[in-house]
Amino acid sequence: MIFEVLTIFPELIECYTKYGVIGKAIEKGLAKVKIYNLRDYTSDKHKKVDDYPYGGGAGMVMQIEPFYNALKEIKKDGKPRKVILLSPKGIMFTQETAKSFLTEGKGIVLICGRYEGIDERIKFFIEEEISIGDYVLSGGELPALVIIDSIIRLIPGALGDEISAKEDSFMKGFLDYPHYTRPEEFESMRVPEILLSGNHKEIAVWRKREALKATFQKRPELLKNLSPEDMKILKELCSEINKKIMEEAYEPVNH
Ligand code: 9D3
Repeated sequence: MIFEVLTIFPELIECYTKYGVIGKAIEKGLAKVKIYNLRDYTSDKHKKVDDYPYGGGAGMVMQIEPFYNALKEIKKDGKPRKVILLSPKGIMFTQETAKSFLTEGKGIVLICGRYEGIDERIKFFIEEEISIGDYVLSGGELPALVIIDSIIRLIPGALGDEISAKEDSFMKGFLDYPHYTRPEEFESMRVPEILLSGNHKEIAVWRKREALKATFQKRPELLKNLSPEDMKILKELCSEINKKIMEEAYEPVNH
């Protein structure tokens, strides 16, 4: 999978891609991240990439020319690519988007803007406009890294054995179960006994229950198309939760 990033801050992209799962995947040759510094694609002698907005107003606008020149060079090899503009006006990026981009198998060009945005004529050179969520960031570099990270994790072989993709599919559609490590007891807080039992079957059951409970309590909108087995567990959980609520709400009364 090849990612090509157009930015005025190449170091921001470079830095993140050196470490962890992403760094390893690149070392293994599973992914490649090529960075294009927009300042190398200006014809202006001061390497200027922005200018004042036509019509006036605050802030600067990124000029189209550096993007055009960089894209022209990138596209020379004729390989299939999807050109994506990162923008707060874009369609929201999700895990499903990540999966579909990986499946398509095309190279991905990520265009990062800064300042108030890019000259609107960029629209003639892009296939998609993507946002990573409804909050205001300072530019497209973090969104580009979010997209690169989430896609590389999906490449077979990118995750080490210790972080298995198998586990991910076992709990698919649910929030994660709780994790514990040593020590067994910390400031009188104990690790749940079941996890110390060595009974792997029981542990799997407990984890499934906890995943279902966390999803039900924190993100109920994620629960859909539950299997009959999961439905049964959920009903049990509900009666347990209700029982606790009743016990806390009402003092026992002696008749
Ligand atoms: C005053 C209007 N602002 C729009 C909300 C202007 C503006 C703010 C921030 C224009 C660009 C930016 C920089 N953000 C991105 O380039 C960006 C982004 C984001 O801010 N949030 C979520 N996803 C993305 S993808 C690119």
